[in-house]
Amino acid sequence: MGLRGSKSKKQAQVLILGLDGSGKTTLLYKLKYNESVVTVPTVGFNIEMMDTDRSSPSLTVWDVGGQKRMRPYWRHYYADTAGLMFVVDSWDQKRLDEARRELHRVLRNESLKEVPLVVLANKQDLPEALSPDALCVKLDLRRVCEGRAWFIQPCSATTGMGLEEGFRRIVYLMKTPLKQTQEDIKDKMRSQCFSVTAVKQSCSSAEDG
Ligand SMILES: Nc1nc2c(ncn2[C@@H]2O[C@H](COP(=O)(O)OP(=O)(O)OP(=O)(O)O)[C@@H](O)[C@H]2O)c(=O)[nH]1
Ligand SMILES: [Mg+2]
Repeated sequence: MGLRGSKSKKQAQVLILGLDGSGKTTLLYKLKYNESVVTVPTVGFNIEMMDTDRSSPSLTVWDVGGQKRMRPYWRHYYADTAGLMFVVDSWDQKRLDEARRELHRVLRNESLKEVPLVVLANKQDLPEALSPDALCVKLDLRRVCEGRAWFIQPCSATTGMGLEEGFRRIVYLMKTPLKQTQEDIKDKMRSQCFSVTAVKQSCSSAEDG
């Protein structure tokens, strides 16, 4: 799964994709340097190393430009990817169909077959941003992620809310076999304190209703 090891600490590659303007570069630098940078559309990629706790691999994080003309190049980054993060602008409902199409296209690629996914529901600081529950339905996550470890994390790259949680989540999913994550989810469902459960449950109820 793209986990590369040395004797001391393993390294893993995390790939951040998403439409242009969804906030990939803003969130990368907010998380890494706690700085709100003024971005320009990324042509090519940005790369940063992220430290994690001692028992987890350190991360090499690739933020690849999301403009239409850049998207054909996304697949060149798939081979060594251990974890995928897909950033969605939760406020821009006009582009949700486009985001869904691109996400589904990415997930169909054979090289990413068993790679865990965290969807970052970004720009939650804006009024009228869609909730993760609503996005989960609009992006048809439950169906397209069948057989894959996944999670949807609300966040704001501007305030920093939810970013650390999102990265902790991808590390957890990369380290934990799918069967175990499903067991964990069931356990947490019993104690009713796990947000993925709430998201998945609300997806089911939205579909059932
Ligand atoms: N309000 C708000 N604005 C955000 C947030 N994240 C990013 N933005 C703004 O969205 C715009 C685009 O952000 P970028 O980080 O450049 O987007 P990107 O996904 O890297 O875009 P490409 O490099 O073209 O793929 C910038 O004006 C950011 O300030 C957020 O959480 N909240
Ligand atoms: Mg960018």
